[in-house]
Amino acid sequence: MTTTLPASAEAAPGPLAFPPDFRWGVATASYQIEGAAAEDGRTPSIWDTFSRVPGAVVGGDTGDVACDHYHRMADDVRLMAGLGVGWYRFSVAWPRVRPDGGAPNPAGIGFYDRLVDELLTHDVSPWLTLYHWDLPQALEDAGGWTVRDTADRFVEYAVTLHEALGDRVPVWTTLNEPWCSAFLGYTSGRHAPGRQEGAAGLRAAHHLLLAHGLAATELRARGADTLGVTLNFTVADPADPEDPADVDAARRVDALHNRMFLEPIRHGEYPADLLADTEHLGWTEVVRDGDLAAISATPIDVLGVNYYHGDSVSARPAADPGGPSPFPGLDRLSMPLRDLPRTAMGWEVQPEGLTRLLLRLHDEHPGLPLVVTENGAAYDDEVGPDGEVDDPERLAYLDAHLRAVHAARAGGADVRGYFAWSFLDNFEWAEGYAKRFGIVHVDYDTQVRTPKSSARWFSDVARTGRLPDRSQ
Ligand code: IFM
Repeated sequence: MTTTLPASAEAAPGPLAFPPDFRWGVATASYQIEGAAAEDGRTPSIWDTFSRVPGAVVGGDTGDVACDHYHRMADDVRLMAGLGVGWYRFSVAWPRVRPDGGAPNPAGIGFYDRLVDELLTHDVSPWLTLYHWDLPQALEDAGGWTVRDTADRFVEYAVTLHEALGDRVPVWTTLNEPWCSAFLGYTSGRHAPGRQEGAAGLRAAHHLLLAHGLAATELRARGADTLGVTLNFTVADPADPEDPADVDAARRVDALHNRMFLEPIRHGEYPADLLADTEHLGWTEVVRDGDLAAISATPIDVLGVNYYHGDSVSARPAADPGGPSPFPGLDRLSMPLRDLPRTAMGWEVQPEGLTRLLLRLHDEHPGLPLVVTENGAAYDDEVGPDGEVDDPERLAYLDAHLRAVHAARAGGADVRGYFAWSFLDNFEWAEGYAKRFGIVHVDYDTQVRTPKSSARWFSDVARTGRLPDRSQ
């Protein structure tokens, strides 16, 4: 298979143009859209279990039906292709492909086989993520990501899928946002499996990184030539840059959020400050000789960057922390809101943070191609009397962040693509269906899809490769 991420060609003339080979895409994840939770041999994932815990998910929502994409896949691909995007980033449900983490399941694999063919028929390139949080519950019952065996099971799963789809899928991402899997899953308990132990989150992070490294090496040996990982980064700024305590808290957030994941993958070592900060939690006994070499053995070809907002970090504890901190060992912390607009998630809209992040990644990891694999916003969309969904705030969010990507490229950052999160409204984890991130609206009663005004706008941008001039 030929390399799929050539260096971007020179930008076409024009102030807000992207190069012709810039990759425009939309993204989703298996549990958030597929539904069909018990069909064709699929067994429960940790999210099937967690979403049934009273109070875990807003409204008691589950992914049992979600967007029913499992049954509507061909129509969804046609809709996506109609938007003119060249790429689709999706994830695969491990419990469909190897139910309970056990033997391969041809029926489950068959769904992704058909999806990939359907995409290729419509000239949309598949960008596959192996793990976007739906761990088979049976593996969680055996210890989940806190135990090493899960990393070995992940390699088996990756190989099964590569044997089935390796001839047609050009880009393979091992993990989506391991920070969330580890620290929301095992430290704050806000996500599945809902455990609340500082050290468990750190152990989980190590085994996720090990899973990445072992799978990347195995897939490379089997011919995968574009391999990557997707990390969710923050831009951690001290609330008061003159206050040494805030500066230190921001450093610790940066270590746990950003550097803990990228440094081992790129350089085979955990940041020294992170090790010192977390030593008292006694998690490093899970790090065996050779693990860090295994994590970094196969260099990634592309770094997926997910960005939604940065954080202002204060060392002062929050008046109402709203649950355990997702930062192991860092409980005395707050993230005071700044004077910025906010999305329906309450997240600050901070596009300049994306420019800074991309420039920093480029400076610290020269030669590593970057792709924004997720960016987008939830707003309280409403279907108008004419049946249309007008979402000017989301459109403005996407526009501002694409300008931020453009600025980073102009500053030298090697950014080769952008995926809007998300193609469809979907199951937003602990927020259930109450938060809508889609550029396409989903009516969950009828499953009718309605492209929002942001979808039409994004479609124009993807087709022309340029942002509209705001002065016109
Ligand atoms: O919906 C999620 C996605 O699954 C992972 N990244 C962030 C998105 C918005 O919260």
